[in-house]
Amino acid sequence: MTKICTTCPYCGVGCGIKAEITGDREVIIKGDEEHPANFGRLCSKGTHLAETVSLEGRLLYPEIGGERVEWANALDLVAKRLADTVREHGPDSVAFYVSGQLLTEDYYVANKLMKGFIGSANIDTNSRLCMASAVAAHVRAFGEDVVPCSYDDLEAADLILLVGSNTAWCHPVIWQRIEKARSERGTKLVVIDPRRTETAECADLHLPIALDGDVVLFNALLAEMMTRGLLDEDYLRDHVDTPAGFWNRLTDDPAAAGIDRGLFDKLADLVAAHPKMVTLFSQGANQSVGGTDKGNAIINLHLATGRIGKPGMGPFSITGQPNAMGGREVGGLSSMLAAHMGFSDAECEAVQLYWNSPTIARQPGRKAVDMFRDVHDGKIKAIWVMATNPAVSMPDADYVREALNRCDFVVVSDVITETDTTAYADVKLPALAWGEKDGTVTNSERLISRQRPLFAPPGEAKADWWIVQEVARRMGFDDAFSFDGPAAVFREYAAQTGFRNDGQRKLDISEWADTSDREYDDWVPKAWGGVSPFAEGKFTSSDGKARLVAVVPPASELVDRALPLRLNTGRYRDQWHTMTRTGLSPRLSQHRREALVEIHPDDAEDRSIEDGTLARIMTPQGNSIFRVQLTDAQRKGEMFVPMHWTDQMSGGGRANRLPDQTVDPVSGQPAYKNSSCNIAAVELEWRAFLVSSNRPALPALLYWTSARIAGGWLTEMASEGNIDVDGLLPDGDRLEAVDLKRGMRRIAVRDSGGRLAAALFVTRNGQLPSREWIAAQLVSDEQADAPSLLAARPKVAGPDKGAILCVCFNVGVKQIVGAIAEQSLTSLEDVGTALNAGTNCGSCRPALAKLLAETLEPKLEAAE
Ligand SMILES: Nc1nc2c(c(=O)[nH]1)N[C@H]1C(S)=C(S)[C@@H](COP(=O)(O)OP(=O)(O)OC[C@H]3O[C@@H](n4cnc5c(=O)[nH]c(N)nc54)[C@H](O)[C@@H]3O)O[C@H]1N2
Ligand SMILES: Nc1nc2c(c(=O)[nH]1)N[C@H]1C(S)=C(S)[C@@H](COP(=O)(O)OP(=O)(O)OC[C@H]3O[C@@H](n4cnc5c(=O)[nH]c(N)nc54)[C@H](O)[C@@H]3O)O[C@H]1N2
Ligand code: SF4
Ligand SMILES: [Mo]
Repeated sequence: MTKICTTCPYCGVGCGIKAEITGDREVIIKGDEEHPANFGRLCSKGTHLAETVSLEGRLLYPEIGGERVEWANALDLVAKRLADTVREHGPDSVAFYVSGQLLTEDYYVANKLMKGFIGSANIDTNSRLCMASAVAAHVRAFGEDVVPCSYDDLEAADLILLVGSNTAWCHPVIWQRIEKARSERGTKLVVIDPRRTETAECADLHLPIALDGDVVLFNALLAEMMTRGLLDEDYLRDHVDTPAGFWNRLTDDPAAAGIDRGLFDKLADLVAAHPKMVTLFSQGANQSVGGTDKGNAIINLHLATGRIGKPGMGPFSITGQPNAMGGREVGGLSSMLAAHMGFSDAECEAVQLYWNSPTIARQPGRKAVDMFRDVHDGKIKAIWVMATNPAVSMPDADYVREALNRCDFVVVSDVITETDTTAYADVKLPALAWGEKDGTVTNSERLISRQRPLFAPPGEAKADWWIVQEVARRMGFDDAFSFDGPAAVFREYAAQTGFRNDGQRKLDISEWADTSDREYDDWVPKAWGGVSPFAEGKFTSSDGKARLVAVVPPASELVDRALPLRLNTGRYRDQWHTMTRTGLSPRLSQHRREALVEIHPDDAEDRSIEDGTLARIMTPQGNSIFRVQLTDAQRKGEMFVPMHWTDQMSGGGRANRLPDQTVDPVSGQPAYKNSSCNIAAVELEWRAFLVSSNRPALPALLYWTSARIAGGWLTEMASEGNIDVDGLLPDGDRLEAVDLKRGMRRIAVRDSGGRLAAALFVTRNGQLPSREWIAAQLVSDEQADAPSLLAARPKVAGPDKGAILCVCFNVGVKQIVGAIAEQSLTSLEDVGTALNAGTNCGSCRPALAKLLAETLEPKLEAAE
């Protein structure tokens, strides 16, 4: 069997994978034990990749206006429309909106075409929504966008602060490495997050900070370190430039961050006692109106205490997407030119000379939110979207939809036919997906790894770099776009990082510029900048010093009485972004089948909202309906919803109808995590669920959401008026019962072989039965009898597993609680031995630990 080393397509941890091809688009996925990012570990998403490589829903042929066309026709049209638009309206009338899910080679070619040959810097990436604040903070502090740490630092640290990072869910293999450090060297863990996430549950200390309280908190922490005499005066003198008045402007009261003195002192004691400290930060820091300032507040603390550039120390911004870092390197952000160069005359000249290009962008282009404003206002007349789904993921997404709707010419390169964004495309271009594409990605620790093809290209799908190159050639730029493969692109990029560099920029991989095709194929992961780019205390500024940046907390908004609550948004453990891939996996869909709004019980009670019902969140931009989950893990006055659900998966809970277009003034990154809003119960006349082997065609409903289950779909619905039962159900042998006592109608449809094809349960005011057993009948080997199907439970009740917690071994909460009691289990290891739960990918270990503690607690209390 062929085993191929490649890299996971999901998060920026960048785990190495060993893939064994077992058949036509069949693969066994294992962690690559030699890969330095993960040493064999994988999380639930990486582990279940094999379930997502089918060709279901794939875009396999180019389309113009929804009709299949030849590649040549599609490419000719794109090239002509771009060229015509530039000729008539100038270079800034066109734009590319690209993605951290492109490979470095794709990014490089797209950036070269836009900035060097079209002559505009209107290419921006979804990393603007993701990392832009960290990039800006790095540039302000270090003079260059360089991440000072490596994952090894996590294992060498005595204290790890997580700021706005739900690491256990979003960077699970980093989490596993943190767990290792904790068990092996007793590393202390602090989580700074308004919510008590699973990550926070596991911490030594959780600070439930008020939304956007981070600058206040880190300023106070720095002031406290100064008071305690813990600043590193030598480091400050030799390596850091401190602006006048910096120290006087620090305020030392954490109360404005919602943190009381006692808790703050605990944090300060930990920080004081552990010089080997890493501060890991992600979206709770970046996605804020003060995101860049948060990054600098964190970096200030590290610089001033000399906790940077040494093993086990440093401010560590972790990347979200698999190649967010690669995009930052080549110039995927409109605010950078290429290879970490900006827009000074010398840099523009260097880039133009290197590319031998007819023109060069001389100033930054539009950042994502402004880019779509220009599209909306008709200033940008043609946009090409690659590998991102802005109709879902941009803030105020309905405005973005309107912009796409108005735009004269929209091209979308994607791997999926029907996405919320391809719905607006004039031209759809089929790209190679993970498992087919070939190139490099850079992870959070600057490690460059290969993604390698596992399968032959399906249909007529093509590599993203090839598609851009073909358009460039048709625009008349043959000479500069004659790459014969990704290795050739890599060589040109690698050489560019060394061009007119002279050690000015840390990003210099020109030593790899003569990598042969063969060496590129055999590439083993290598990090640019080494393990610790600032080990010598030399930064990328003219005087070689880093800078402290004076930062003040963002001014608090006046509270609108109609919108007194704050909305926070983010991610679920087992879904990826807009669900185009993870939404295909029944296992990954088990963890959360619906989008929930998490709300504090007091806020819910004030509004007569009950647990498990549906409620509508309202902002000036729009409204969305979510299933309610009451939880005291949420601060009072704040709510949380996931970003993932799209029009393809739900008619209710689309998060990005809600936030406005507020961005960080320095980085342009949207403030997704703190929107004014309110919430109200929704009046519904009926509720239903449908289990079906085929995806149902749904009428307009107030609320619906469909989730993948083994053998089919589970659809939850609720609305007003009457339900059109016949429209929802397939033909077949129909069983039906009306249960007046429970106010419920139950219908099951069996196919000609007697197997369940669909089951529908509708109620006006009763309780719907549990979904688990009836859903399992779609793939059951035994044919259930009619009464069981209509009752949605077997005649003889089998053990009820409860909600599935471990998706790898399909182990449920009730099973675990039962085993803990019956077999006197006391540790995660015991649970693993008894039930296998938590022993494969480990993503459920934080949840298991919590369940174990909750189950054991009453026992322990009784024993006391
Ligand atoms: N499962 C999964 N993993 C992923 C992804 C995914 O879609 N699914 N996406 C990847 C990508 S692209 C990214 S960018 C990363 C994101 O990874 P994370 O940043 O960990 O994810 P989020 O859930 O967006 O936000 C993290 C936390 O920030 C908290 N937060 C909100 N506001 C504040 C604040 O003002 N201060 C502080 N201190 N905290 C705050 C939220 O409550 C939330 O728990 O995940 C990557 N990994
Ligand atoms: N409310 C809220 N919104 C958010 C966030 C949040 O925390 N809260 N987080 C933001 C962040 S950090 C991010 S990174 C974004 C992510 O948001 P998006 O980038 O919009 O999300 P994805 O679902 O990853 O979209 C990727 C698209 O590219 C396609 N695709 C996959 N692989 C390829 C490929 O190789 N080539 C091509 N051409 N297409 C491909 C997929 O089918 C999919 O349509 O969302 C942002 N939006
Ligand atoms: S942590 Fe999980 S999602 Fe992220 S790269 Fe590793 S296996 Fe993939
Ligand atoms: Mo991201």
